[in-house]
Amino acid sequence: MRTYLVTGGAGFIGSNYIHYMLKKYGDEIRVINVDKLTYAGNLENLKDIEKRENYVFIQADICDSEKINHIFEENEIDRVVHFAAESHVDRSITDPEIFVKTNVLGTSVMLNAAKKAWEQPDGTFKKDKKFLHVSTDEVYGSLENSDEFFYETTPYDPHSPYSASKASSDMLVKSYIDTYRFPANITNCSNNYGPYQFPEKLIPLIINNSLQGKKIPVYGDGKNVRDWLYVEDHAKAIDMVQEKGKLFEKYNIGGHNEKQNIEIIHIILETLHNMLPEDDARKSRINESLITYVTDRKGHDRRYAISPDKMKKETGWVPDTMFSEGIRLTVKWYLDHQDWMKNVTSGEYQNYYKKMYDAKTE
Ligand code: NAD
Ligand code: TDX
Repeated sequence: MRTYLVTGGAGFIGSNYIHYMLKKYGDEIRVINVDKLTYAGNLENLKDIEKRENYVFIQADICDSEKINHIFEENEIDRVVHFAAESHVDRSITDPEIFVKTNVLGTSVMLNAAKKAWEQPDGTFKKDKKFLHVSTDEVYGSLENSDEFFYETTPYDPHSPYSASKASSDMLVKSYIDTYRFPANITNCSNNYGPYQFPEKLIPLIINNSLQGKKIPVYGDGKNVRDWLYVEDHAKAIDMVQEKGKLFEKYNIGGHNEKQNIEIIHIILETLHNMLPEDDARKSRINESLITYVTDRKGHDRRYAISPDKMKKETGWVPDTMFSEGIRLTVKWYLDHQDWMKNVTSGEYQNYYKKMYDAKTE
């Protein structure tokens, strides 16, 4: 039975990936989820699978080399899928250091532990071991509307402390591939959306604020463009890279679904309006009057757009979920899981929101 070590599996994409894998492979695989449980990690995301015999959760910091090495010593790990990271750009602007620590040092610890466990006396690696480093399109920088796409060959040009730390971690993985022929892949994906996303990110923040009758903060002119992918399609892509991709290669993942932020806001307002029942008191409040333009994000990247051509050609991956369907599923999920939202937005989230947004709207 193949064993997957998933880091950051209690976060947004990690938990969706674990659900996807256990649904696809059932009891044929074993999953070890290693997560520190920062503000972004939530075991509620995995409630329905926590009792499975082929799933284990270990609370650990990826920067803790002793603990991480111990996990490799105690288990025959076949695949590492490395999601754990600090992931929010705005937080990286106010507090960059933790991004360097988790994203760069943490990745270094993961690489060293896997190398130590998998390397053979002659310097080659045990058969069929694979490390997949999950990264982002933000490492490529920012495009103008007249530019085309980010390709795997596009030079890195990160602007935020978040993207700089992810770019550094990508380079570290690349150096292990180039130096040791370490069996790894790097994937760079566009903006994900879907169930279990923490409401510091644009889409769940719009949904939550709308339902609360709170203003929807739009940075700058609202015309920044992101390329949105339904999270399950990202999970599928990661699996396909490990199953069908070429080892040592880097793959861009995206669904050619570019939208301005303001378009996203209009779509969500309309979807919510259509989905709420007539007698729901919130329905009449959900309209464009909630949209509020606020001070722009510092160093705000204008446009991300990714070419998934290599991914399609070499692995056959194509996204299954069109944006119109994905956003409907997402809004429905948040409407059906209002307790989840309540739990993650009580307590510390209130302080975060005040700190981030009071200054922007003054
Ligand atoms: P997230 O913030 O929702 O989850 C991150 C998870 O990592 C949390 O469960 C957190 O507890 C855990 N974690 C943080 N620091 C840790 C540490 N030191 N040790 C162990 N666990 C730790 O993030 P996400 O949106 O799910 O992103 C996952 C990965 O995908 C990240 O590497 C991110 O850079 C990348 N990515 C995200 C997107 C996106 O749109 N969200 C797009 C492309 C790539
Ligand atoms: O309140 C807001 N208002 C607003 O206008 C927030 C939170 C965001 N925005 C804008 C900023 C961006 O142009 O919306 C866009 C999307 O913002 P985020 O959801 O913060 O995502 P982004 O900065 O694009 O980064 C995301 O995609 C790539 C993820 O957070 C990263 O983890 C991933 O690597």
